[in-house]
Amino acid sequence: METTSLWTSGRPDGHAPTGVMGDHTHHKGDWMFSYRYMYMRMDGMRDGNDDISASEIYPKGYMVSPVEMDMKMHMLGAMHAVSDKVTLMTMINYLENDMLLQAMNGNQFNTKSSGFGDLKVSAIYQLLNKDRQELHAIVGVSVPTGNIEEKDATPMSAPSEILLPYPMQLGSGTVDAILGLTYLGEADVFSWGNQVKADLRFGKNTNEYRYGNMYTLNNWFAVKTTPWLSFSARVEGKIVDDITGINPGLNPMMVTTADVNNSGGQFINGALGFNTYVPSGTFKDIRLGFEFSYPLYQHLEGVQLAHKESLTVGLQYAF
Ligand SMILES: [Cu+2]
Repeated sequence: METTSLWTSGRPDGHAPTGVMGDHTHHKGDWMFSYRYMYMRMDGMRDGNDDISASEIYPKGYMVSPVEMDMKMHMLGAMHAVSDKVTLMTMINYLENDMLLQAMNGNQFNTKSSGFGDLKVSAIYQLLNKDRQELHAIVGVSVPTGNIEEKDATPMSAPSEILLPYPMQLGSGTVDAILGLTYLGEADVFSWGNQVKADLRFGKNTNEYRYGNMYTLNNWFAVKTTPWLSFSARVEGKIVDDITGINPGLNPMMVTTADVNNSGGQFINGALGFNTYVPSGTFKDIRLGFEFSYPLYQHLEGVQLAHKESLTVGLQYAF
C-alpha cells in the first residue's frame, strides 16, 4: 500500500506548529504563500538567571536601563516545489520594535525602529519519505537587506537622532548560512516532529560586528481531533551566541543594550497551539495556525531584558 505508507501533509497537523519554519516540503509544481504575524514581549531586567530591578543597573556604570520591549514581526513567505524532492522557500520580515527605557534620574522614554529585515532564501531537500516518516534537510542563506543604521531621538540626543543599539537594528548586516534537518512522523491521530537548525554568521558587517550564531532544537507533538483541527505542544531549546566585535558608533556605557557583553543566552521555550486546515471545497488547502509560547528557562549573558510570552498567527495558502 504505497499511498498509506507515505508521510502526508494533507491534514491539519501535516504542517508543524506555526512557530516552526521550514517544516515541510511540497509536491512538484505546487506553490504556497504564507503570512505570519508574531508578537514578542520582553519585560524587566535579568542578570543570568535572576530578575533584577533598573536601580541595580546604574551602579554597573550604565546611564540608561531598558524597561520593556515589544517586537512585532510580519513575515511574508513563498514556497515552490521544483520537484518532489526539492522545495524552494523565501521569506522576508517587516519588523516593528518599540523599547521603553529609564534614565538614572527616573525619566522614561521610548525608542522605535521599523522596516524590512533580512531576506532568507532556502532549499529544502527531501531525504526520505516512507513508513509515514519524512526527513528533509534545509540549506539556505540570509541576505542582509535589513537596515543596521536605525536611528531615533532620545532625551539626551534630542532634537538629533542617534544610532540605536544592537537589539533595535533590523538586520544582521552579514551574509548568514542556514542549515537544518527536520524529521516528521505521523500516525492516524497523532503526529510529531523534530528539527535542528543553525544560523551561522561569518565575518563582520560594515559596522564592525556580527551577531552570534543561533542554534535551535524543536520538538513537537500534535493530536488531530477532526480532519480540519489539530492541537500541538512544542518544546524549543535555543542557544544564541554573543556578539563579536563592537560597533564604534555606540557608547557601551550609555545603555546596557549598546554593550556587547550583554548579548547571547540559552532558552527553553514551551508552546501550545492549534492548526486548522480546509481538506476540501472552495477553500481547500487554506491553513490557519496559532501558537502561544512562553520561556520555561532562560539564562541571559550579562544584563538583558527578560523574554516573556510570544504569540504567532499564521495563514497559509497552497495551490
Ligand atoms: Cu509550504
